[in-house]
Amino acid sequence: MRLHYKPGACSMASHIILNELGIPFELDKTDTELGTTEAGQDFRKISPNGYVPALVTNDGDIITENPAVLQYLADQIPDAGLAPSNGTLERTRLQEALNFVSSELHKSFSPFFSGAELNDEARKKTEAGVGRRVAHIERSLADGRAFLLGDAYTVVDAYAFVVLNWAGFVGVSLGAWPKTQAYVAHIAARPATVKAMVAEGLIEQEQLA
Ligand SMILES: N[C@@H](CCC(=O)N[C@@H](CS)C(=O)NCC(=O)O)C(=O)O
Repeated sequence: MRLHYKPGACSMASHIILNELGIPFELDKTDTELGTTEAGQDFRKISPNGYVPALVTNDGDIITENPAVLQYLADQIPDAGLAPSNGTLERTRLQEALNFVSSELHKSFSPFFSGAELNDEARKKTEAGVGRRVAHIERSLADGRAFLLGDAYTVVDAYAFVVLNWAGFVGVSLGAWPKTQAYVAHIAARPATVKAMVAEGLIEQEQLA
């Protein structure tokens, strides 16, 4: 498999899950603005919408959109338990959570990455939008569960982690949401997460100890 990614972008969720599953894969760093990849591919032919993640399967099929890529990966090794079985209420809960992370939490950060400088009013509005979505994560964790769907880590946790981790990059404190803060720290310490962050150049190997 080949994963098209940008360092620290939402594609890192799929990178983490590939590590969790131990599936052999290669990475191709992608410049979404130029539409080129490090391996010399024309990315617009791979992903006409021009954004990562794009996963090329061993059969050459191309899968895009985080919720689809993540579930596809989990379904490669069902026994790893990174997604509940298809057709169950638990799987619907996973899809519900993936859609929330994708269309609500992830997109609430978009103004920070638009390339335009945010004035005070726009920044305040964007931070409030992020806060409303983080508050939902905090409510989901209120009963003391370790992960979004309960005590088992699933693919949505990798995606939520990557997005929540952006808060630090854009200067938004998660201090008002202590369970979420602890959740982020917990997932950051998983070996598969650390390995992906080192490979994408976000942290140094020495920070692993
Ligand atoms: N709906 C897409 C959104 C993916 C997305 O927003 N990707 C961002 C990185 S987090 C990207 O590649 N942006 C670059 C661009 O749009 O040029 C999904 O869920 O996969």
